[in-house]
Amino acid sequence: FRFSHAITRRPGASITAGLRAVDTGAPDLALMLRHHQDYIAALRETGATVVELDPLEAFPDSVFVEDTALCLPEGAIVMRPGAPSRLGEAAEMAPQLRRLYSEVVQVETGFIEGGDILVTEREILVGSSARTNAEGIAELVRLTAPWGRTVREVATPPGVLHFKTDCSLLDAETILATRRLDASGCFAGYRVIHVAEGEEAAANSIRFNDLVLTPAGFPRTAEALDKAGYDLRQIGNSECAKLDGGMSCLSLRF
Ligand code: CIR
Repeated sequence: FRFSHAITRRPGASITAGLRAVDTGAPDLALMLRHHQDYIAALRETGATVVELDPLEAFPDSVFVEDTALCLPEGAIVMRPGAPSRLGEAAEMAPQLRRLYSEVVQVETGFIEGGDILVTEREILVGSSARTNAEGIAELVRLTAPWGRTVREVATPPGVLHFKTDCSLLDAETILATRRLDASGCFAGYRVIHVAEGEEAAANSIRFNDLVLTPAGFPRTAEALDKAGYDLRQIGNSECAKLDGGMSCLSLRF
């Protein structure tokens, strides 16, 4: 959770065509841009360099850069998003990664999205989901093995978009998770803090250097995190939430 860089991409006007499981209305671009700026300001507050890429109108979901790559200290892995409308986003991200990394490798077959991958100090957890299949996971294993990384396959709960929709890393030992995900047993050996009942969307938070960025509007979870000693920044997420997006989706962190 110590990072010197983040990559973000501003949302464009085509955001209204972004994918969503349930239609709760069109996102308001102006408000989303304000939230996006608050998000970037919080990342910068920690001293990190934050790259802001221009919108890609051809890809309505391209603000959710996390799904296009996995950034590790050893190198960057370009993903293969399982959503057909998002596949081309990965190729758009590859040259940006090459500018910042000496080693950039590529998932060649299957499907895998960054939102299904949680990197902890000891392992890489990857959730199989509607977006991430066995072939994509096998590619992740193949590409990270030379770096001495351990990959553990877990299941993203049915009906949940990504594994990290329901969890986040808070520090080396601690995970913030929904009860439904923790009940699967996948976090045995970690300390788990549960989000409050009815505040499941708060599980998609990020630890970024000394801060925890969490979506605004989940007061009981915020209080629990505050009591546990984390330095919180609550960021408006109402518009991204309409597209099933949250704090982790909005950046690549390394
Ligand atoms: C999608 O369905 O792909 C986007 N509307 C939301 C992606 C959210 N990304 C993430 O959780 N990593």
